[in-house]
Amino acid sequence: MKHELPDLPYDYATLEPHIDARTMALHHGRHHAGYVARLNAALEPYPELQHRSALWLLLNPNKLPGNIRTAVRNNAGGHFNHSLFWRAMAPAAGGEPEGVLADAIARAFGDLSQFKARFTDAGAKLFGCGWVWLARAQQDGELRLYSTAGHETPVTQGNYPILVNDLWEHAYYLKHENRREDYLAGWWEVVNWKEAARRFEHGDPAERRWVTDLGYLRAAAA
Ligand code: MN3
Repeated sequence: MKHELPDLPYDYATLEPHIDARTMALHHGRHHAGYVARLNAALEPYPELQHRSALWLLLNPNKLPGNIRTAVRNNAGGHFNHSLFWRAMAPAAGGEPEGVLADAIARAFGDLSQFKARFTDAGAKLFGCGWVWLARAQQDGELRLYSTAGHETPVTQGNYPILVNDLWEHAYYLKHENRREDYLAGWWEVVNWKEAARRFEHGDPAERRWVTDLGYLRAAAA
């Protein structure tokens, strides 16, 4: 079974004006599709690995042949992270989180505006290509900010992603050029808090099989 590019849960133009349709089309249809194609190419000689999810591949590098380890880390990471990223946004979204996620943000950061300021600042300061994350820390189940380079993901350190933004230039350069902070500021208008709350409260069923085994969702499962 080959890895497949997931459909976007909305049309390319529906995040306008914050993220333009052309950027979305290239980002999803070429960048993400490219990671999927290169992941499949790396796994092509290894049928025993082809049914493994991107998350499993990221969590089990020692079970991969050494000659494909780097390609799998980069491209399974690109595939996994982008699959989360598309769902972290939605048309006519934004606003504020509710329920236990809102409570956890207040516990960890003081209030929503302080959280947004710190997330934005982490994104602005990230050097080069990478991602900024709100994730549930393995050690205590509380929310923390993480930045990762390339297509690294906090999941490999046991921290479960709740919300993520893509800071590669391909995510914003056509519209915002070098003004990453403009992209970061507008991004809050398309943040899908419902999806973040779902991940925080329940975990994603498709990931749960792996993350519960590893104890990542201990607090969420309680
Ligand atoms: Mn990207």
